[in-house]
Amino acid sequence: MSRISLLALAALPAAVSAQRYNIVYIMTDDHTAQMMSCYDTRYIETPNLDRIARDGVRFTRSYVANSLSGPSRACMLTGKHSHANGFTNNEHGIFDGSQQTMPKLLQRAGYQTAMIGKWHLVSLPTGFDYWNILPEQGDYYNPDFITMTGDTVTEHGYLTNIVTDKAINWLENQRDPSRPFLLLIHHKACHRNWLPELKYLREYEDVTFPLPETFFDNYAGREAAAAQEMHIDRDMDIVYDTKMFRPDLHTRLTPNYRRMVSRLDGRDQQEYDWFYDSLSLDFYRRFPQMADGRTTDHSREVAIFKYQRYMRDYAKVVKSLDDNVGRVLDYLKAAGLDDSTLVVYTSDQGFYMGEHGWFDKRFMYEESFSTPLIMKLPKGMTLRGDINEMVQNIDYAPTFLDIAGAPIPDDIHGVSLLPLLRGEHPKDWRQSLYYHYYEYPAEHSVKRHYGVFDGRYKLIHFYRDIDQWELFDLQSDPHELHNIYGTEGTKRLTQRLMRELKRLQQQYNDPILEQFPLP
Ligand code: SGN
Ligand code: CA
Repeated sequence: MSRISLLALAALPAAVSAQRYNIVYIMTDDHTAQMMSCYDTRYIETPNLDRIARDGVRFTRSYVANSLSGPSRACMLTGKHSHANGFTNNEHGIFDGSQQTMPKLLQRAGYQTAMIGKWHLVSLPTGFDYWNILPEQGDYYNPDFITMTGDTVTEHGYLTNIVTDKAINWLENQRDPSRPFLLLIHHKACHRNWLPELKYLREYEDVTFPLPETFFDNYAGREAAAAQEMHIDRDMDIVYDTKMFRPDLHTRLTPNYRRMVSRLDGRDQQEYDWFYDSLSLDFYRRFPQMADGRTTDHSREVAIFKYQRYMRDYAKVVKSLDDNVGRVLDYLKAAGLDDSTLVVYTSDQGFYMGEHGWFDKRFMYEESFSTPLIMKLPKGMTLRGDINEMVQNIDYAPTFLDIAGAPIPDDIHGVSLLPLLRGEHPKDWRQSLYYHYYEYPAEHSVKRHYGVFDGRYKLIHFYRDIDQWELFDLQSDPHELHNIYGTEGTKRLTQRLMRELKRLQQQYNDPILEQFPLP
């Protein structure tokens, strides 16, 4: 053990140092609870993820602060809402790596820190002893990685496997085994455009997924919902997303799609093309009007066809992910790290699997506001089953600090989940959550909005080139189809929620309150 780490340990009280658990934090991209069998049994099986939930805990009310990749990562690293960490949106954000972050604070407490995979914060990582990241969104096939020396190195294989290989390699060969560690494993899976590992190309092809109840939503009473551009029927690209590519039929040129596929080695590319070619041929035979690249056929048949393709490819990408989570769990056990390690599995946000007719995220509606959160607890923490308190991704940083026995700075917005993990139900636990989404105008055209959720009612204000309030009662309207804002009998409820919204904006010091003062 190095002198510095000995000193760091010596500075901590014995009771704390005895519990300095390791933390393995696995965060995927766009992986939603609907596609995890420990949350939802309708669609696919995820046996390895289910192991975490079965042997550990499952949060049933887990949410993000801003449903988008970069912002979500910044919230996780800082424990602060977007306006305070400065990274509000993917398009214009550059994370200020000089600010206080949880990995830096853990380093100070004697932890080793490592980060592997999707980073997406533009500036290079700070606060890590080791990092190896994807440029921007990264590629599924033969992906590039940026190393700590600033070089870009192309690796051979499928991204989800490679990220796991690198994580296991760090655990096995690169860390100092005498010190506790934080390892962030950040997968690109299952981000758009859902390119499967070749061994799973044919998986789920015989499955017909049930359409979600709200697939044909007409957005009545919800202007912002009507204005989005993330509709499976209208906005999902028939080539880029569903891979219906027939060069001989002059399907529209999508250079980015071909660039991604052409990263595959020759043989693999042939196998890939052979598989999707046969599906495409069949598709353009059934829907010849789609082949000129201009006609947009909005028939129910095409919409349902696209939904099935989307679900199948997404499910294939999750299958590799699930395998790789299993590999990490197996490694920890085999290496004897099982008892001393907290394993966290979450996603940067939830996602729409056809609900409201959509893919993508961003909205404060349940599917994308929520995010899966399951944890396998180290030895000595005996809680199992569900945790039903409302939690948010700003809570991860203070939780990890708490677990490390490190002080939690006052300016952190989140709260430690450690009492919940000990089975306590603190009386003063938060009664509501704050949310703020900023990326507009931008891809998918989801209007800026902020809101409050108290576990039953949700009040949202959409702003900028729109000024619309929405109010939902999740108890009577779990799919958030009926905006009851301004309807008879909701005045006092609205006033109460407005007060709570204002209280949260004041508590977190969100400058939006100056722009839209609340009563
Ligand atoms: C890309 C995708 C979008 C997605 C954003 C943000 N388009 O721009 O569909 O919403 O990422 O996703 S693509 O044509 O490049 O696939 S995030 O998870 O990184 O925030
Ligand atoms: Ca994401």
